[in-house]
Amino acid sequence: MLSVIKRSILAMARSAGYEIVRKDALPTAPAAAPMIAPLAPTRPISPIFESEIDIGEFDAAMAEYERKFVPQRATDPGNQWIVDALTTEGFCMVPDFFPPEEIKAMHDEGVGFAVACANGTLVSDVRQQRYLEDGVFRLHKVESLAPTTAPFYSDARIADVAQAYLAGHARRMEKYLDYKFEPRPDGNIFQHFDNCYRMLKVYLYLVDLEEENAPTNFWRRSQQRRPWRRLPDYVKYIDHAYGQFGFVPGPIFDELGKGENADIERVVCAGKAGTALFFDSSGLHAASIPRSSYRLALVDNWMTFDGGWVHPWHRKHSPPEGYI
Ligand SMILES: O=C(O)CCC(=O)C(=O)O
Ligand SMILES: [Fe+2]
Repeated sequence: MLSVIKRSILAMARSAGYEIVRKDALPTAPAAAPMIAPLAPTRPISPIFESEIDIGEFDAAMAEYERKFVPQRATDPGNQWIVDALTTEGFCMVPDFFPPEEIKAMHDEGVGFAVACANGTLVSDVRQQRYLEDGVFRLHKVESLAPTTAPFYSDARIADVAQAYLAGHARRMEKYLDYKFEPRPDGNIFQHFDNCYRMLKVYLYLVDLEEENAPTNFWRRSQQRRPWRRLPDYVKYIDHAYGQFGFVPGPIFDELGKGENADIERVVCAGKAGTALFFDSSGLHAASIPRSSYRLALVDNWMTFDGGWVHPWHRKHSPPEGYI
């Protein structure tokens, strides 16, 4: 039956002028082109474990660090609560660190230099870091330009806390006036940690810092050396490209706030002008974007020093005297 129909279709097709070709006489189709071209050979990404420092050596170095650089007691008992908060929480906010009139004087004298730095019109020998795309401006040695800011950088409480928290090995790394005023995606808005070892950063707010004008976020207790940190700290320690920024991969980050890390939570460090924020920037933190007004703060940054900076990158690249 089928063949009768087929024959009549073929006959009709022939009479209509179609050339009927037997199936087995059809030319074979060329091999299909691959949908995705094979990847061109690229430079191999260096494997993490190519480093000469293996993870066992890293574990030993961290244990030695904990042994050698354990916290000491503050010389002034009045500062011990700050050291304790740093040790447990990783940060501490001290309101009214200076009286309001001194804060106002620091602000009023400093803001003009900050604006000039941002505009590129400040003619001075001091180091100026101008991150135009990020909208971040840092003016070093600001106390040489604005003497009202000097008491912050000679404050005995800060030096005492730094030496206590960094076990007598604290050295000032840098100090600057920090200015942000435009809603730009500052590279530091991605959560990160600055070091696999303890550090101390102190921000003195010269304006009220609300959610609107870029307070720092800090993940409380993230500075504690717990198992989740081991791999991120390791790639930092070996100064691998993956580790230099202090990046925490998403699946590890997502575990914070849960289970044994339920107490690691983001804190928005908003505060009034005159507040000093002490934080261990080896804990996770992130900048935020100013949505209105501006942020102006004095920053004092301390690291552990032990024949060199106890920081994988700065040890190699920064002068031992720091950027002071
Ligand atoms: O600008 C901020 O709020 C934080 C910047 C930062 O990541 C840092 O100071 O280490
Ligand atoms: Fe940072």
